[in-house]
Amino acid sequence: MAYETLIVEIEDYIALIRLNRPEALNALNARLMQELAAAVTAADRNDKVRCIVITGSDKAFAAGADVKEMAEKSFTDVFFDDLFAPEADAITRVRKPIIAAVAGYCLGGGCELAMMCDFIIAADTAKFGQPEINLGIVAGMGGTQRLTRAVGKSKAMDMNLTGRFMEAPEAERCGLVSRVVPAKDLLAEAMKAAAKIAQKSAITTMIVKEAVNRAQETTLREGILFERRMFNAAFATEDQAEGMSAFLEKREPQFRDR
Ligand code: CO8
Repeated sequence: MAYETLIVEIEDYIALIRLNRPEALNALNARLMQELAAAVTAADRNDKVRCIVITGSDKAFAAGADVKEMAEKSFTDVFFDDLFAPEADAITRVRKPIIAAVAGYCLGGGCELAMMCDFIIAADTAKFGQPEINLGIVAGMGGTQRLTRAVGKSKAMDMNLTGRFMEAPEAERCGLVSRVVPAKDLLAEAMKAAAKIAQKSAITTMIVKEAVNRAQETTLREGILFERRMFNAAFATEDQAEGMSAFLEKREPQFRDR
């Protein structure tokens, strides 16, 4: 499928999705959000995809929701449109792992999109922020919720109340991103991580994603029980037998997603 605001390439079981609105620092407009939801949903259903990478440009992952598109909207417009909610739901329903590879500005809805992904690899040029407060609005796709779970109350309050930008080293220190790499290596590092994930059994990577996400949404006791049930279930797969045989036979496993 041809997209107007994305460039999508699928190779070696990795779907690489580039946000592509350079004229607006990849600001998220309705078209981009609809295309992105469609692209990740298609990748999730595609047997030739085992991991998804979402990235932007050197200058911006995404500088937020498109202010030009939002500026004229009224309360009733955004209320009845349920602005970006169906698209955000679709993105967070994807069962395959998604890596956000972030360089440059990652602000507002852009930061919220990155946080919807399973982990963030940041270039040393990355700048994160929830500057909605400067526009007289508040975050609307997880900036007060996922950010708080990621970095804790104090920093989430600081980011949302002051609208300041957080540079990559601070983002790594507080756990918003999993690692920081030199900007020139960002895509290669993200693709390397994706390739590692793509080599595993897709059943187990999808279970890991579901289990870690469960930790965000349930009690420790329930989460541990879910994990134990999933651990038990893994023993019903052929890939468990293959993984353990390969270890004992000192060879690489050949997972078949069975
Ligand atoms: N929306 C639309 N256009 C944008 C945006 C944006 N968010 N960000 C940048 N652009 C455009 C600029 O207007 C400019 O276009 P033009 O040349 O036509 O004027 C072009 O991109 C380049 O931008 P700048 O010239 O401003 O570039 P600078 O390098 O000087 O500055 C900044 C870069 C600091 C990133 C600056 O562009 C900026 O502050 N952008 C806005 C950041 C922002 O406020 N983001 C939050 C937006 S609100 C939001 O995300 C709400 C999310 C909730 C949605 C979910 C609803 C449920």
